[in-house]
Amino acid sequence: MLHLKKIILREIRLPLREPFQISSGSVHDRRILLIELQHRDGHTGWGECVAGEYPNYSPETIDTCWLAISEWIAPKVLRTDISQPDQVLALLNDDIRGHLMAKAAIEMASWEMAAHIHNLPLARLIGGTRSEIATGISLGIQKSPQALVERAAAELAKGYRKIKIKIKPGMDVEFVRTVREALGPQAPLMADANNAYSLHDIDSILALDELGLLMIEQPLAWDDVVSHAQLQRQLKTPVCLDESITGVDRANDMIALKSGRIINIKPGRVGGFAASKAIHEVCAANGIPVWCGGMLESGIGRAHNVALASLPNFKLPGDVSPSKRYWEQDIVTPEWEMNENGMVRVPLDKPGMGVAVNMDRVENLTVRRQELD
Ligand code: OSB
Ligand code: MG
Repeated sequence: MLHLKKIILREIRLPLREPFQISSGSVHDRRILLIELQHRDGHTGWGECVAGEYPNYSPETIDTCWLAISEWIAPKVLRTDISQPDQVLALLNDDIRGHLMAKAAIEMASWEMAAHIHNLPLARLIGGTRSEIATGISLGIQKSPQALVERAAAELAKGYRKIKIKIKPGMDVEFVRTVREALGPQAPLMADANNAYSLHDIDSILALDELGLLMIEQPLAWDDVVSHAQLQRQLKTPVCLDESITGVDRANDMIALKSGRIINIKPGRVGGFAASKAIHEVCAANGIPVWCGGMLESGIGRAHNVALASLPNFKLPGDVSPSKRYWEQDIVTPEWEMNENGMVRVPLDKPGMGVAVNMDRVENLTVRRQELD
């Protein structure tokens, strides 16, 4: 039984080691909303909200999430008896539309807390079966094709099993083709457009289709599964949907309409673990491989992603890079590490998310704090 006594919201600012640029904007300092849940019995659960500073990925931002949690979401879960964490999203969806990133932060923290209550690793509580997960890297838009080639080659040499290249109109075909020619036909490459194209740009997309990519992620509008179906019919390369999949209903739409052949699941985007598991199940039943995306999370959100990526239908390397790819110093101990084969170990030797929050560091980085009870 989950019975929350208090929820602490904190905003930390964590500078990225290098700015991260996607088609719709770039991030230098990550503003991150952390959730600490306190149970009546003394257990705690940690969560992280994946929303960014600007609504350029989805309509939510860290500030809308703060408002949604403090005004509407926390009052629904505080001092309420909740039998299992898989009930949390349904409870929050009752009379609150949308705000899935805000809901996910609380939902995932509830699972983390439940893992402590049951004395189980989070990965096992949610149904994970792997002891290590395959990792890729998502490279922001680089200044030139040559710079991108050097970077991609260096990352492959470190062991990464997939290179995701961010693209936008004008910085696409030439960039990806140069990397393909330099690294050879076997290099595991993909592109992510973050909604930057429309069906009018079909020529660029058809040129990308010739480059042997593992997939093309979210080329068209964030809320449009119909146009993606029109596009997928014209491509050999699988379309992978990210932004468009806000829950299991959209995954079913994608499958029915054939809008794509792969899904990038980010638990923080879809409302948390229960929704991620549901998407994972329908995809497994329909032969759709999934992989775990990332939102430049700190070590807390990363722990949740690692746990999710240990489920069996996570068949492709995730954007779950080690801490050092993002931060000088993470906020958890131990930091997340990747071995030379591009694998990240799933912590199965401790209950909960498997890493400890470095509280001194969190307090030092905190710029805003609110306690709800
Ligand atoms: O589209 O997958 C995306 C980061 C911010 C917003 C959107 C995306 C991304 C990434 C980063 O690709 C992946 C990572 O966390 O390493
Ligand atoms: Mg994406």
